[in-house]
Order: sequence, then structure tokens, then C-alpha cells
Amino acid sequence: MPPGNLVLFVSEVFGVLKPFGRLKSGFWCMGQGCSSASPSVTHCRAMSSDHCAKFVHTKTRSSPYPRSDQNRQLFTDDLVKWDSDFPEYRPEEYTAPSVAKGPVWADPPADKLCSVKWNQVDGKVNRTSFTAQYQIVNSLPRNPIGRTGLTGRGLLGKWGPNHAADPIVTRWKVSSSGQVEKHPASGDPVLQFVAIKRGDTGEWAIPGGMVDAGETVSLTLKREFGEETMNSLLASPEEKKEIENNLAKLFSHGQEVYRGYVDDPRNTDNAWMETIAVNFHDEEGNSVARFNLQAGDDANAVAWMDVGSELRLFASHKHFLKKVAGLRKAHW
Ligand code: RP5
Repeated sequence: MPPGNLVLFVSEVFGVLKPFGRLKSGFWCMGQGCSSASPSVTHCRAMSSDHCAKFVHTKTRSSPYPRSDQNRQLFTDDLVKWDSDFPEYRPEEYTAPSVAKGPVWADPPADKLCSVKWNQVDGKVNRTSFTAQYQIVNSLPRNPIGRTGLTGRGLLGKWGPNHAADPIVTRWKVSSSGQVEKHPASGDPVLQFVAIKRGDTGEWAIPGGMVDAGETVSLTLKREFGEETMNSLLASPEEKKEIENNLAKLFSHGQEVYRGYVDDPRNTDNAWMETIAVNFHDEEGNSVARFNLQAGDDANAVAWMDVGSELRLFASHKHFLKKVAGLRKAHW
């Protein structure tokens, strides 16, 4: 589908959205009565203390840097934390040519960053971090988790946090007779989620994406799901209407499973990924579970994938799926 038609189709399917926030219970809702949660270290602790505590930069330290020949300085796990003594730490600087040429979604280079408001919502750009207040060292944000073996921005547009949203759309796996399948090892019901194969790394992933400047997280969740998994869903007007209604219903009842730092291979000492991951579950299997999905945008393939501990996924996505399995009391 040509890009113009795709945009039209996606906005048609997802409609006009009101901003919505997160309630204390962890449920998401739309419109009145919702309070927008301000990011804080409490969230990181409350939602995912295990994840926050165990971060040692695993995928973040993979070398060479994605889509480049740029190597990272390599070091052991015990040297990730900034307070570990490491006088030999001399990372090289790398900013990808696609970022250095100054696209609209990217910040200016380091020497032109005079009026940026760190640790704040800066105009349309959210420069706050879910982890804590990050430090500014030599006029640049410092990765709150620790060393990465590389400075600069790499492939990331923003200095400091780069915010994303991850929609985790799930259904129960059913047999041909319509029964929910139980896993032979655990005896627990098997959950499936919509996965995409990323065009850049070739890894399977949640169909997430960057929160555009001024965009609400709710809109990013729907937009990314639409762009990456419903590309050529060429339905009749009646079917489209039904899809639209089902998706609107499904995406109005998400449950947040994670907000915080992402162990993403694109992270550097000065730029890193953070996300909000929200589970949208089709309990009855009569909504999105019935649709034929088709890869679009920067996804090479899309599939319903079984949820389980053997999953190998991009960045921290396996961790988010583990949270969803726990939430739904599904096999892991
Ligand atoms: C990850 O990168 C996030 O969890 C999200 O899935 C993704 C966003 O980046 P793009 O898919 O837009 O490259 O860190």
C-alpha cells in the first residue's frame, strides 16, 4: 500500500484519540477521570524492581554498534556502574550519518545544544527519564544505568532519553476444537502475542516505536501497531468498520506492564531508550485475534507467537512478555 494510503488507512482504523493517562491500578483508560502519571523512580521500582536492579547493559554493550563498523570499548559487567573505578575507560564517539545530517526528529549536535531543558518536558520533547534525574556531565546527559563503551548518539535522535511505546497484543492459543491449549510442561494456558520481525536487526520484537514529538503514548501504541502489523488489511467497508470498533475497544483497556529503561543495542553513554509497555488482551479471541495480520513499515514479517521463556527477542522485550505472562497467569 503506498505510504499516503497507509496513513489514511491507519488513521481510519484507529480514529481520533484523546490523550489518556495511567491510573494507580496500572490500568489505562481514555478521556475524563484519568490522571497522567508523571515519570518517577517510584514507577521503576514499583513496576519492575527486578529489571531496574539487574541492569548491567547486556545488549547495550554489543559490538560493533548496529548498522556500522563502529566498535564499543569492551569491559566486564562489574565496570558498568559509573561509580566503579575504571581509569582506562576511553570510549570512542559515534553518531550515525543519518542522525548527524540533522533530520527533524533529531536534536542539534552537542555544540549547538544551548537552550535544551534536561530532565523536563522541553516544549514537545519529553526529556524526563523514568529511572531518575540523570546527570549532565560535560554539558551532555549521562546514561543513568552506566557505561556503554561508546559516546555520542549513535542511531538515536535525542541526547538523553529517547521515548518509545510497546503495544503487547495478546490472545489465548486455541486448538482446532476451540479449546485453550495448556502447555504440557507447566499445565498453564498458552498465551500468544503479535510479534514483528524487525527490518534492521532481523530479530523478532514487539511492534513498538518512538513517541513522536507532542504525541501521546496512547496514540503511539495504536499507530505503531497499525503501521507495523496491519499494512495490507484490505477489507470491505463493513469489515473495516468492525475492525475499527474492535480495535478501539481493545486499545481502550490496556494494562501497563513496564515503564523504564530499555537494554537496547543503540544505547550510548549520552543517549538511551526508555519505554512504556502496555498489554492489550483479547480474552474472548473475537477481536484482533481473528484478523489476518500483514507486516508493514519497518517490519519484515508479522506473526502470532507463543509466549514462553524460550523466546529470543529484540532489546528487553522478553522481559516485558514475562511480565504479561505473570499478569495473565499464562505459561512461561
Ligand atoms: C525499543 O526500541 C523499544 O522497546 C521499542 O520497541 C523500540 C522503538 O524503536 P524503533 O522500533 O522505532 O526503532 O527500545
